[in-house]
Amino acid sequence: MGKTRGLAKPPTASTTTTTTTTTRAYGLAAAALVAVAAALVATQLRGSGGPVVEVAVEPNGGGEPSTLTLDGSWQSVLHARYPEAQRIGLWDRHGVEVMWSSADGQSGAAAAPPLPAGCTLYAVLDEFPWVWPGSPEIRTVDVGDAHVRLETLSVAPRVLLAHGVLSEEECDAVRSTATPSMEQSTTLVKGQTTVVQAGAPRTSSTAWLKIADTTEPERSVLERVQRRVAMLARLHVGSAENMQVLRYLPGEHYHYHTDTGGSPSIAGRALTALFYLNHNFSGGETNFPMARRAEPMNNVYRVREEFHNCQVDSGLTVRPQQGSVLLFYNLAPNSATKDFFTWHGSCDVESGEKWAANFWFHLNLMSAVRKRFGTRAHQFPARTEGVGEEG
Ligand SMILES: O=C(O)CCC(=O)C(=O)O
Repeated sequence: MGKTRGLAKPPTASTTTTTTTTTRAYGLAAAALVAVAAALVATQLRGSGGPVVEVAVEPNGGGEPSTLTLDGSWQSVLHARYPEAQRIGLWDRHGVEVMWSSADGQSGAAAAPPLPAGCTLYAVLDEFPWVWPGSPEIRTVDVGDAHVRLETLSVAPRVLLAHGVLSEEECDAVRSTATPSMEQSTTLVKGQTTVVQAGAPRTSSTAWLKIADTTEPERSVLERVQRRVAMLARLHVGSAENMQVLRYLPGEHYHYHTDTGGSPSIAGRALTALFYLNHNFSGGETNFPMARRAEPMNNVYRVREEFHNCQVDSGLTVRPQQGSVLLFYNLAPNSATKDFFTWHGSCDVESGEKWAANFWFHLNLMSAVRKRFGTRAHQFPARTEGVGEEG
């Protein structure tokens, strides 16, 4: 675990303005208000009395950056670049939304230090989740009650590994809570939206953990680790499904598959957080066969045939480490379209037992959270003062 510290507070949106409403009768007053409000936002953005700065803006998830001058016209310039978007958040590289703008003229900025000229901000559109940008450095990320190290393993598919997120005791508590409810794992039958099958391609056991059905002290542990991982993902914990715990005995596996598909129950699984709950076994690697390929494949049978159901010699292979959490984004950034680079599988366990858990962040649940708590409530940005990069 990283250094323990107090719970981080989300930034307070301190400035909100309307820039478009004018009527014949109130034209002058409205124009004056607009000017004052725009000046307030501009002052907020450039700091007290500092110069107007130019920043680079890159689409969430990567792409060509373009420059944006943070003067009175930044909103219209930004919306002209992303004409389909109703709301555009601009996030910094620490995973904090520093300013936002909506198509109806609202905008705001976090109470944050002035932006340095030339820094890169990432444009997160509408209801879609923040996607951690790839970085050659290992970043240190504030997850509320700890700081964890986040390593980029691959950009296509987008896979990141957070080290030391759960302690040994927390991993043990998740396993012992799940043990009495373990049942044979299932998968959806191809072409079906609700009919499931047991056995190949997935031969492990599974337990779904519903926090409301648990008792203390396990309940507090589950709440704590789920909150920590949600904060790592910069998403509201309510936008994740119940945790699904997995156990693989020797010879058990999950052949190549994606975590999204045609069924609405899984189509919106934007982000998988895979918890590794132990490492005292051999085999059981997680492999992504499309990593480092120019083009992904889109047929499950061809993927399984070409890569022998699960292999470790090409693509990206992750050897489970207790307490680590693997993040991978199953949908294209700023979109609900499946990313076919995300084929992955759990290779045969050779000896010992492998324990892991899925925690899926789903677009439908993000939407439910927004309905309940407000426009940006599915996001959970944290302050990250003093958090930097390690070499
Ligand atoms: O156990 C693993 O390494 C992967 C699990 C997985 O892909 C899944 O349950 O969907």
